Amino acid sequence: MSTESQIAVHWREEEYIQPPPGFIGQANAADPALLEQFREENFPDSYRAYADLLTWDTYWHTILDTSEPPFWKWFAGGRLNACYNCVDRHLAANRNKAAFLWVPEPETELTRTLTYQELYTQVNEVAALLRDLGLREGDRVTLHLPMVPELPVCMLACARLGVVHSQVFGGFSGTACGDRIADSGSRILITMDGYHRAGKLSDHKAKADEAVVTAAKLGQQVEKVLVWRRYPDRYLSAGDMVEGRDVFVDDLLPRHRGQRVDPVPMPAEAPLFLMYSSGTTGRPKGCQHSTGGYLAYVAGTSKYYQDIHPTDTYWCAADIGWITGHSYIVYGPLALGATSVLYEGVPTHPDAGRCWRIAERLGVNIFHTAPTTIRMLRKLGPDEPARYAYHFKHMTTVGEPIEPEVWRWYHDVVGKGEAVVVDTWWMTETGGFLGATLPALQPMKPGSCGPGVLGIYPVIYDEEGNVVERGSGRAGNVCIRNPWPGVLQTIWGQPDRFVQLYYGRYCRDAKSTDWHDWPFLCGDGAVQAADGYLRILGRIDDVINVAGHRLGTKELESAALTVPEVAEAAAVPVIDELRGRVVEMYVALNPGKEPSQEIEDKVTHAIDQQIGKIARPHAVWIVPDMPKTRSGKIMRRVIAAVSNFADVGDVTTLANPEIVEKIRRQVQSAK
Ligand code: 6R9
Repeated sequence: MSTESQIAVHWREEEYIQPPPGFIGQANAADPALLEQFREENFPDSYRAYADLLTWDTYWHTILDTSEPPFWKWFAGGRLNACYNCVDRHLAANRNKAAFLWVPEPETELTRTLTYQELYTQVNEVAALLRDLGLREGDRVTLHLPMVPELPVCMLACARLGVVHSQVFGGFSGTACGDRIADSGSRILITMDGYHRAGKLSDHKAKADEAVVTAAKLGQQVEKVLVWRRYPDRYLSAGDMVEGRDVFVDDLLPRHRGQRVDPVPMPAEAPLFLMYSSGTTGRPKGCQHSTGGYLAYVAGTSKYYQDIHPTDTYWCAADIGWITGHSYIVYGPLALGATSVLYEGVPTHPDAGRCWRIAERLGVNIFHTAPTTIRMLRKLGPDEPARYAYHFKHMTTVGEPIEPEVWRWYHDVVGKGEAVVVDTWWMTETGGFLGATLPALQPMKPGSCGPGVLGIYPVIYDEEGNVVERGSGRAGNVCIRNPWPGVLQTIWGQPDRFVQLYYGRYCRDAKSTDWHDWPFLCGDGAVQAADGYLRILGRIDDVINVAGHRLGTKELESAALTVPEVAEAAAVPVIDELRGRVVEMYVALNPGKEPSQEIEDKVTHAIDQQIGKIARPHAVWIVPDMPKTRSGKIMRRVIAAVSNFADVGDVTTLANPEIVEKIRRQVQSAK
C-alpha cells in the first residue's frame, strides 16, 4: 500500500440513512427497473439509454467496439457535435432560459445571466474567430482561463469546430501551463488579462508570457495569444502585448458579429478535450476524452445521480479547470438543458456565508462541492446556513473521502434535513462518476460513496490479482471490470503509458479482445462492504490529494530540485484537519551547503513558480539525509510516518536506519 492509503483515516461502517420522502417523489431515477436495466447481463446494451439522451447526426451502429483493446470505441459509426447537443438543440423550447448564471467577485458586482440564445450567439462568434485563425478538426487549443463565462464559451466554440480544447486550471503557474501547451502541441493560447480571487486582483496575462517561453523551450511555438479583456481601463501586464502574437479578443470579435458556424458532425470517438492530471512520473498526463461516449456518460450520470431536471438551478462550486467542472458544470448540465451556476472566488471570502447567500439569491436547489470546502465552512460558520432561506433537494460531494462527522454536518445543517447527499467517487481519467448512490433508490451511508454506479462493476484485487471478497474488511486496489463510455481514450501522445498505467497491472491476456480480460486500475485503495458500498482510502500511486487536488510527488520534487543547493527531495502527505492532506517537502542539501531559511524559501518559491500556489508546501524540512533502501530508493512512507507522528514500522532493513531517529527528533520537536 502507498503512503496515502496507509495513513488514511479509518472509521467504522455507519448506519444507512434514507432519503427524504419529498425527494423520492420527484426523482429522475425513482423506478427500480432502472437498476434491472443496468444489470451486468445487459451490458453494454444498457448504455443505449445514455446515448439516447443525445442528438446524433448519424446514429451509431456498434455500441462497443473492442477490436483494439484497451482502446475501446463507444457508439462506433455515430456522428454528433457536442456543442450542438449542449446549446443549439435547446433553442427551440428554451431560448430565453439561463444556461449560465455567473456570480463574479467582488460580491457587489451583479450576477450575469447568459441565456441559451446568448450562449449560442457568443459561441458562434468565437467559433468564427477561431476558424479564421485556421483552426480545424483535431487541432488543439490551450485555454488558461479563470471562472468566467468566456471559459465555457471557448470550450463550446472549440467543440463546435471539432477542435480539441485543453483548459489548464487558472491557478496553475505560467510554467505549468507552458508544459501542457507543449505536450498538447497547441499553437494558440487563450487567456484573460486578470481576475479577482479572495479580494485580490491577479495579473493573469503575465502567466501567458511565461507559458509561451516555457513552451518554446520545449519546442512548441505559440503563434497567437488571445486575451479576453475584463479590465480595459486598468493597467495590467496586458499592457505589454507582444506585437504580432498577442491580440485582444474584443478587438477581433466585432469582425465576427452575427456570424454563424455550422456545428461539425464529429465521429463519436473523436477527442473532445484533454484534461491534464498528475501521475507517477513528472510528465503530466493529458487524459483524452471522447465526444460521444463522454457526453453520453456525463449526461446520464447528471440526470440520474445529480437528479438534474430542466427546472432546477444547479450549482457545482468546483472550478472548470478540473474534470469536475468540465463534466458537471459544463457538459453534463448543458446536455440536459439545465441552468448551471458559475461562481468566481472562494467559498470563504468575504465570509462563510458567501455560498448560502448565492444559493438563496439564485434559488439554487442542487449543490455540489468538495469535503475540503465543507470542512472549512463548518469550522468558520457552523451556524451560518440556518440564517439563509435556501432549500436544497440534493447535495453532492467529490474529490476526497468525507469523514462521517463532516458528512453529518453537511446533511443536517447545510441540507437542513431536506436534501439527499450523494458522495461521488471518480477521477479525471473516468470522465464521470464511478461510485455513488442513486439518491431515491439506494440509502446513504456516511463515509462510503456507495456501490458502482449504473453500468460500472467494481472489483477489489490484492497485489497478486486475487479478488478481495466483499465484506472481508480487507483493503485492496479498486478496479472496474468493464469499459464504460466515459473512460479516457488514451494519454495524449503516450499510448503505451496509457495501457501500462491503467491496464498493465491486472490484464489477463494482452491479446484478448474480450473486455473481461482488461480490468481498469482506478489508482485508489478501497474496502468494499458486504452490501457492495465502497469506502475509498486514497491514492495508491505517488499522488497526494490536497483539498481535492491531485499533486504528483514527482512534480513537486522536480521543482524542489531546481534549487541549486538541493541534492534530494521527497514530498510527503500530512493529515490536515481542513484540507484532508497537505504537502511537506523534505530536502537534503549538496555537500558543503548549510541549512537556512533562504533555502527553504527558495524551495517554496520554486514550487509556486513551476506548479502554482495551490501546490505550496505546508513545511520545508532540510534534513541531513533521506532514509533509503539498500538500492537507494527514498522511503517516502517512512518520512510520511514521521511527519504524521505515526509508527514508522520496521526500518532495520534500510541502508541508513539511524537517520530516521535523527529526522524524528528534528521534525517532531519543531511541530
Ligand atoms: C473527480 C476527481 C481523483 C482522486 C481519486 C480519489 C479522490 C475523488 C472521491 C475521492 C473519496 C470521493 N476522490 N472523489 N476519494 N471519495 N468521493 O476528484 O478527480 O482530481 O482526478 O482526483 O480523488 O483518490 O483517485 P481527480
